[in-house]
Amino acid sequence: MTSAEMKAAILHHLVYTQGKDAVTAKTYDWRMALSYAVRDKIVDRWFEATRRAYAEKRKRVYYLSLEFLIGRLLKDAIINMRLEESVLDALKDLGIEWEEIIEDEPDAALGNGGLGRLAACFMESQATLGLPAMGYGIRYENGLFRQRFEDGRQVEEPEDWLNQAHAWEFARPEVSIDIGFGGHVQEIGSRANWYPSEVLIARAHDTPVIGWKGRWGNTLRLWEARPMHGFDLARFNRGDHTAAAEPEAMARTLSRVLYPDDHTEQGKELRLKQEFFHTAASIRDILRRFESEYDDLRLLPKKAAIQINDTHPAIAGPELVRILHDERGIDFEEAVGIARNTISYTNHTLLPEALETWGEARMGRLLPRHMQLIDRIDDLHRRETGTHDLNAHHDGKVHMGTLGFIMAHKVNGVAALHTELMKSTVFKDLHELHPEKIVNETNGVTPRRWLLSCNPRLSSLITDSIGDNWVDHAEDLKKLEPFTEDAGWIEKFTAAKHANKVDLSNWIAETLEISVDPDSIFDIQVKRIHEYKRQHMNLLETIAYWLEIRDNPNAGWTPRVKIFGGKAFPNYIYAKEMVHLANDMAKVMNSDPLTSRFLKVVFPPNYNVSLAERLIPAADLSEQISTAGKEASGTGNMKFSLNGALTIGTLDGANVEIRELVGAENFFLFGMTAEEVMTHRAEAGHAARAIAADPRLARALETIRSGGFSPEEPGRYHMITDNLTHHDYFMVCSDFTDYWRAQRDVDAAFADKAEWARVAALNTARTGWFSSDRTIRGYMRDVWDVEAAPLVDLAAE
Ligand code: 26V
Repeated sequence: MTSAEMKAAILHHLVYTQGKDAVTAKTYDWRMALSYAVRDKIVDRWFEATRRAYAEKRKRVYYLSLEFLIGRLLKDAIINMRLEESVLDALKDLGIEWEEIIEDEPDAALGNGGLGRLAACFMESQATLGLPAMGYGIRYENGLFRQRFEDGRQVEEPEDWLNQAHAWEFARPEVSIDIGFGGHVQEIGSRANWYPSEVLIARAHDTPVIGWKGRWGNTLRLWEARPMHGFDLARFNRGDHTAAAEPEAMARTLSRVLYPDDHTEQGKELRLKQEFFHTAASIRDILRRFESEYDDLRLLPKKAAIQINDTHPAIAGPELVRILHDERGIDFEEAVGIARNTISYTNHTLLPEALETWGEARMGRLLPRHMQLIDRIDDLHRRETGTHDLNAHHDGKVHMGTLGFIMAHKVNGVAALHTELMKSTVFKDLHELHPEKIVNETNGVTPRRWLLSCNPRLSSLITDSIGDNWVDHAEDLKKLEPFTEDAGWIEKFTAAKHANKVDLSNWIAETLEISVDPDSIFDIQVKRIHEYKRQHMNLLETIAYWLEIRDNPNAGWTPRVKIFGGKAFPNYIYAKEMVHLANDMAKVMNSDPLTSRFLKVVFPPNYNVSLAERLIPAADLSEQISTAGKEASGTGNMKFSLNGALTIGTLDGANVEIRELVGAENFFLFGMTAEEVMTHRAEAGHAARAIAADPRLARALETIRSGGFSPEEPGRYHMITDNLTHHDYFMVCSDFTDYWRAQRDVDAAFADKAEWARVAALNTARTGWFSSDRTIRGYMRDVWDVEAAPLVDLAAE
């Protein structure tokens, strides 16, 4: 597409779709016009791919996920469609600022963190590989809350990404599916009729997901909840205005917010309803498509693979069995077999508090037939394996992980260590019964968004050096290795990183009014705020370093900028205290005349995908410091390495594999192993002993305890200091001394600029393996048994 054609297309949509002329158009109007112009190009490719998948009767992959953290779509679309040049030229011609347009798009934050972002990377990789696939999610009206700081405290505000028109979706009112809840069951022999007492409608909204170079496109289908009977005109006419709109409001609640507060009874109920709503609508849709092409349901596993992303859609097993058995009349055991061979389950955490269970009373009330089927599935599994325990339903609860395991033909972990821990801990007994079921598929990230798009300077250097094949064959980045020995090339690499750091420094100055020196170590920890991720260990080290500088301000310290980003779950008090502490520390330290040349603390609010894209390319040091055994994989760790940051980290999750690939000598390792954590935790008084043995740690803790960062309220952080002193389940104190040592190794290494840059470049060269293209190929081979379609040949078009 030429620039002139692009310009004409933008102007056309500005007038005829957006209904504005160039004189009155605002940034929003231009953004919408550009989005529609780009979307037109995508739609043709998307249809072509969809037509081929049908015509060639291909097996499809269905990715069921309650979360898709997709972020902004415009730039991604432009880059994958190779339209940057024509768009940039056209915008320049029209006098429109590119940055301003890109920044105007709200982030689609339909996810909490890693799990949702992984789903988004997977969608992009599937499209790039030409794998016929469809993502199913919920179209939350309000995605993840927006985070603001008020006196350093986190305040949550609703995120209203749908407030403006959403350029990328197509409403599909003709795809409307009835979803029932509650009611009663009438058993007829082995089968049953379910008469729900409440029915909602799931309405589809489709977003095209286009792969690299636009050579394949898939669909992300998001469900919106609608009332069965809309507005009650009779009631309205009787004067009962509020009641007339009630069904509508009730139904909308269901797709209103991501992960509602489940500390209340109503919150729990709503979450379970969301899970069933999402899963039942998706399963119906999958079967409708299947039955339009084939007439034998026994073929289902050959033509469809259903992946359940964590246990949130694990009710898919019983729901599929219910339809096959109750509605289609397939024998119960055969129905279970078909469902199992179709479904597979990914586990994303071993944290006990995050393993889902549902009380039998609630489940029985909301999904009476499913509750019966779960018991029959348990019963069948007992007969198959000759066991008498290991039920999904036990102790008054349905354990969704067990249900997921029993109803899947493959169960996967998301990094090598995590998968091994699944086998030896949470799923030990089930693994012994089904030793072939658990497989590992180490996570990955899409190099299109997480290198090409977010880091244009480094990407250009890479492409100038080895060509652009790396974009969809990231293992090609290996070809950069010889360049890392070339001083001239390393200078260019350093220049790219430095320019990224200058950009970030300017942004920090403008938005947060903090001045940082781009020659400092940019040390970044961005992720959800959680005890196991140990942001507070990083804070303690920051305090210890600050105190050391104060003791001796002229000792030639290595300047650091400590950057934090992340949201705390709204009712997770401890995590919120960690956020508050970081902000209180920033206030004190950034204005300390003795230390502020050497140390700054920066915590931009509202960490999201777009902020990640801004921060990661500017990082020198990536903080991956979770308690070993607790972080299933991590994916931020991969993004940092790929963008030429060095990692300081524990042997946890995918850090283990990152270290293997970049080389142990190029990784700042510290801390206990997962096994050591387990034995050490059993030794009473571990925290007190660690504190007694490390005066720096003791002093840092004491500084917090005595109100060093909250003089107006010295007791503010007692929750944190008491926990660390007396309990410290996540072993912050026991790992602190070694963490401090590793941080000083970082200082020493950073002093040799050329050597640091060489190792940073090696990180980029050696982490192409973490492309989500590789991950998806793994699922295709080990889990889905499916092949990609030949990519659309652009030359032939
Ligand atoms: C959920 C919850 C909910 C209740 C409060 C405590 C808690 C703690 C953790 C979680 C995590 C749920 C699953 C999840 O998001 N796992 C993440 O999945 C990523 C993609 O596989 C992976 O990289 C992260 O390591 C893993 O934490």
